[in-house]
Amino acid sequence: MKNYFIAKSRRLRSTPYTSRIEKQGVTAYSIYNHMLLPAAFGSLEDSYHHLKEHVQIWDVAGERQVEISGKDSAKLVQLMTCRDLSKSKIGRCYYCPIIDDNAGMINDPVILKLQEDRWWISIADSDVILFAKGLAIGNNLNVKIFEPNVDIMAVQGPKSFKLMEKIFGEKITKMKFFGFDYFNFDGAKHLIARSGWSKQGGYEIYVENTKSGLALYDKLFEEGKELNVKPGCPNLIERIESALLSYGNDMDNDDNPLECGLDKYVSLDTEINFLGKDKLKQIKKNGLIKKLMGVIIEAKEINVSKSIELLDKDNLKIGELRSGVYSPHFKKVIGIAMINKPYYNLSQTFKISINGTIFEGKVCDLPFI
Ligand code: THG
Repeated sequence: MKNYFIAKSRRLRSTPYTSRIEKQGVTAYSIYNHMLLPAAFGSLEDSYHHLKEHVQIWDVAGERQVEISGKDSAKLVQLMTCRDLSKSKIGRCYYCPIIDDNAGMINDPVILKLQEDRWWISIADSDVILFAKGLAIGNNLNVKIFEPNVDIMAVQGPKSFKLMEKIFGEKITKMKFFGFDYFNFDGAKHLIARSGWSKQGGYEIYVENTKSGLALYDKLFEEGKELNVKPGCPNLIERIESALLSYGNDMDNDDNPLECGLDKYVSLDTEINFLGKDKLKQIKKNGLIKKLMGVIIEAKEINVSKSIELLDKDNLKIGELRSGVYSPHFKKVIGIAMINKPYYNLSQTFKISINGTIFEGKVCDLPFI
C-alpha cells in the first residue's frame, strides 16, 4: 500500500508536544478534531506489546475540550446526553453518548464536572462546539461555550502508576477510576484524571500551563527511564481487543447509542430532559435493526480505510466491518462490525473480501478480552 505525506498547515493544528514527538520518532499522524494525532511510532505490534508491559506517554491533545459554563450549563450538558447526570459529582469523569433529536450519535466524549456550573466535554472527532452553540442559541440558554487551551497528555500502561507516584507522590495512586484531582508541578496546577484510551491503566493530564506541561513531559521521560518509558499513541490493536469505540470509525451519526451497545449510558426511566429521548424510547420498543458486534476473521492482515461488506453464504449482506486489525493475541484478524438484524447473534458466520481474497469469519461479543 502506498502511503502519503500529510501536508501540514495551520488548519491541521500542531500540539505543544509536536516538536518533541517528532524528535522522538513519530512515524504516522492521523487528524483528530482538526489537530495532529500521532498514529504510530514504528511497529504497531511492538508498541502494543510495550503498552501492555511498560508505560507510554501519549500526545492526545486532539481530545479537545468544549468548556460550558454559566447558569444554564448543567441544563445544556444534560440536554446533549442520554446519560443521567442529575447525580453527577464535581471531580468525576463520565463517559457520555451525545445524540441528536433522531438519537443519532454526535460524539462519545468524557464529560468532566469541574464545578456545579462549569463542565469540560472531552470530545472525540466531531465538532461538538457547533452543536452546543446551536442548542444554546435555539433554547436561549445562559451559557458561555468555548474551546479552552487544554492539551492532554496521557500516561498509559501498567507501570504508569509507579511513574506518576515518583513525581506526584502516593496520593495519585489512590485516585479512583474516572476520578480527577489537581496536582502541582513546577509552579503550576494540573488537572489529572485516572482515565485514558487504553485498558492498560493510567492517567490523563489536562495541561493548561504549557510551559509547566512541557517540563512535566520531559520529567516523565527522565523519571521513566528505569521503567522503560516510551512515546506512544492510542494503539489500534489494544483498543480493538479492549473494544474502546472510535467515533467516525465504529459509529457515526447514522447509529444510535443502543445499536452501539452503549445501553449502560442510556437513561430512559428518569425525569431528565435530553434531545432524542422520545426517539430512543421508540427505538427500544421496536427493537434494534442493527448492532455493533465483534468479529474474528481467519486472516493474518487487514487495513480498514472504509467499510467492508460482510456476506453470508448466499452473498447476502449481513453487515459491514468498520475497524479491524491483526491481533497477536488471537493470531487472527479481529474487528468491530455493524451487523444487521437478524444476523447479529453470536457465531453467525460470514465471508469477507480482503484485497481480492475471500476469508471466513464469525460474529462474537465485545469486548474480545
Ligand atoms: N479521554 C479523554 N477524552 C477523550 C477520550 C479519552 N475523548 C475522545 C475519546 N477518548 C472518547 N471516547 C472514549 C471511549 C471510551 C472511553 C473513554 C473515551 C472509556 N471507556 C471505559 C470503558 O469503556 O470501559 C470506561 C467508561 C465508563 O465506565 O465510564 O474510557 O480517552 N479525556
